[in-house]
Amino acid sequence: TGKEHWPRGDEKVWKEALRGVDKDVPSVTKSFVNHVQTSLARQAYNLDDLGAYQAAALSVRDNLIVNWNETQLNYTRKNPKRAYYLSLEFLMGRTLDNALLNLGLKEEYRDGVKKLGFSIEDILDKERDAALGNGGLGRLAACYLDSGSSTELPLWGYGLRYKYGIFQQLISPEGNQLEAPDPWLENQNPWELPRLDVTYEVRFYGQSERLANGRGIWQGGQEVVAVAYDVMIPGYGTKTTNNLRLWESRPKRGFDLNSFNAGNYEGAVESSNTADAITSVLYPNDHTSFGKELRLKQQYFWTAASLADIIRRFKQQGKPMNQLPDYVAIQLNDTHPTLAIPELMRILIDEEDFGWDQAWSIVTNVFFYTNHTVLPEALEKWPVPLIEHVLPRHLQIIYDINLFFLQAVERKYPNDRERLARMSLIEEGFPKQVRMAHLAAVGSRKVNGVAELHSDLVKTTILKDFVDFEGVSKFSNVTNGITPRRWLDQCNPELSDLITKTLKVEKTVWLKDLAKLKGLIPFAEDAAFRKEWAAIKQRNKERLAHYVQTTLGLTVRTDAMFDVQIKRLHEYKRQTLNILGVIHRYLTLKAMTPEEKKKVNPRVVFFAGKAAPAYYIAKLTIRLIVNVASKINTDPDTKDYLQLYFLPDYSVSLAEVLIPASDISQHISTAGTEASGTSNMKFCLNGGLLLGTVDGANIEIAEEVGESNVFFFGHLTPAVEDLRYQHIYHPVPLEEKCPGLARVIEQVAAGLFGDAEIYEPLLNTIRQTDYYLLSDDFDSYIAALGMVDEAYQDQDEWVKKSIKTTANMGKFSSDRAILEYAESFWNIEPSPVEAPKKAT
Ligand code: 4GP
Repeated sequence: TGKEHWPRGDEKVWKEALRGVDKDVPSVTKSFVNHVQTSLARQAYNLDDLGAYQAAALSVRDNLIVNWNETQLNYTRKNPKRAYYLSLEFLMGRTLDNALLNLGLKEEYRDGVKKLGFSIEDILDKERDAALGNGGLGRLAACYLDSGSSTELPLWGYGLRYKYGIFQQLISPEGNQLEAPDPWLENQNPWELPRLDVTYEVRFYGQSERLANGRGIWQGGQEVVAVAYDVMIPGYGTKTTNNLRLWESRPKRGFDLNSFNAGNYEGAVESSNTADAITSVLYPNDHTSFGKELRLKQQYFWTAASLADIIRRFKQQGKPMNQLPDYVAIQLNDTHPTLAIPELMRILIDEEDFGWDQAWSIVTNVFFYTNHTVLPEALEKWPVPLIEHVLPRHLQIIYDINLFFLQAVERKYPNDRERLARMSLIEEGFPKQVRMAHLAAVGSRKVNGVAELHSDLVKTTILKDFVDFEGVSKFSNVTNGITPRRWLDQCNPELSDLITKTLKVEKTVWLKDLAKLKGLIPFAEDAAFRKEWAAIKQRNKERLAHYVQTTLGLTVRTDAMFDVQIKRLHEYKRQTLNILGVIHRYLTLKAMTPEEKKKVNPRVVFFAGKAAPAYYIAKLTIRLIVNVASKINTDPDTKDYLQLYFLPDYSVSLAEVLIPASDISQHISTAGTEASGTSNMKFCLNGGLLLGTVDGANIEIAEEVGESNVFFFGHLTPAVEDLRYQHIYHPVPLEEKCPGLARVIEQVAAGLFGDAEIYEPLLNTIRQTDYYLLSDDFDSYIAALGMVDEAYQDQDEWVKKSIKTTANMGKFSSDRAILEYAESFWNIEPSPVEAPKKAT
């Protein structure tokens, strides 16, 4: 009936708040009720949870705006050097809870809304995720913004305001992934401030003419308007509230009256459609480079608007342009914003009258480039004819950069044509392509990878020639990090409270100095503490089980080990290895006597993750997982020992429920393929143990927490190339090489999980070249799973490992990472907002 919604709460509190009676009504209540009445124009007695969420959000936003204004004023007054993080993706998740915690207002709001008849948890649950990202790269950007504000750095983000975020994933009864749009702005977004006065015009197409003095004139084509939307980024326990500026594209002329008058209705609205299209949707690919015109337009639109904005702000200081690098550092999050390099050259040469060399010296002191993957298929390349068509002036500049660059290479390595071909910004072929990683490396002051191993690989593989040429000091490492505010305090409040109580240090202190967690180490030997620690894990498992029950109607047993793999579906991440391992376990259980089975520790395996819509093999893996799940969860012989779930529509919010519940999580990429991984850090911070390959940040996690507390398996990076070679030139039949895996694959092929033929292409990837080395790593993987089982039998020891793991994760705070960027790259310093002087 909906009647239970109203009237809610204490009538007297509502009335007093409405009348603005000052004395007894807390300010939270007043501000909430005020927003219900005015901003939402709703009746106090007719308010559902969604409305309550909106009112709470608007009321919290008022606090943010005050801090945001003070922060910007502080920067304007002090004029510190600033850093800008250009990222095509910001995977922010939900904001309200995070804002409440960062502002230290959660308890006040909990009480405030309770008096008005609402539960804070229900209200928080109404918020939609802001999912403007694919995975690791986008979530990293979000963690870095949180850390930038928390460490009081003058750091802004720049991105795109996509109308549709990453698609919603639906799973059909057959196990197929279906994609639906994510209209996340549908209910309005209280966290953004439209800045209709901050706009820039961005040109596409047209003609570029070169003048004798080297300058260019670019005119004609199409102009599109970029409009700013600002998202406030509160720091934890500080006033600093930085800005994330997202651009929306709009037509310059919304309606072409001439065409309309000429009776051409379609023509009249056409330019409007194409301009809007630029920021309509996030590309749902990770680790692939596509070459689509709209994607190129997104990249240029965003970099051009962001640079124009940065330069306008810089010029307001009245400094000459050659001082730009003293006041501005721009971090390129992967190669997506690399067009900023030729764009800044264009501005300096064509508009500011700089000569080439001086312009180039400014550019190469402003930009910094982070690489996030060495997978060849993920390295961006743009067809020359496409750039020529869309950005004719930029292509000329890229050619000039290349010319001067190759001349310098030639001087150092005379007559080495192969080297020139390898290093060129242009790859020969039909069509020729611009290699964006080369352009980014050449045009930046520093280049970094995201974990030690990955940074070494960048230096020894994809950018080796550049290291030889420019010297190694330009190339370095910044190991990724995660914000402990969201990924411990917010997602695991009970554990956070226990830590605070145990360390006897305010959480506002240890959450900003995560090394303090080491203080937990001695408590691993304290039985009473272990009991509390384990009880929290158990309640987090129950919270997850409750989520599965209410969303999928499935009953998860919570007296089992929870084993979790959550990340984008990709062959290199090897979800396939995991599901084949699950089948192996199932077959083993089937062959056991009841007596043997009694010794088995029950296990619940969770998967979640999205596959790129066109990634056929990854989608088949999802289908296999879903169908294995429906078979084994209903098999009376095994269901008490093994359960399997694929949770649809993975998101930041779902991760916040899954991660605290895990006993063991899997990070099992082929060695050398996962640049870093960041969910590995989140699990370990929450006391989940890690099962993984010697890859990415797994290695550094093991260094910190101790190898005895992680489960490693598989071949190492240096072996990979040779193994791949063997697969092709000296193949050994699977039955011989890895009988365990062969048996599992046989069962799938024989239709044990239905649809025998459907899985053939997936199975063939293993039977044939097996590029990701499943057949090489399967046996040691199964052995490692066995070690996990064995270790779990000794619960006391297991909980000790869990505590020690959390205790040693301090290094992986994104505060550490962002300060490394600030100090070693950007050369910026914290610029705290001074507390306003008290009136005397
Ligand atoms: C990811 C990497 O695959 C992951 O290992 C890393 O932790 C993350 O970036 C952040 O650095 N790369 C992407 C991508 O998400 O789209 O290339």
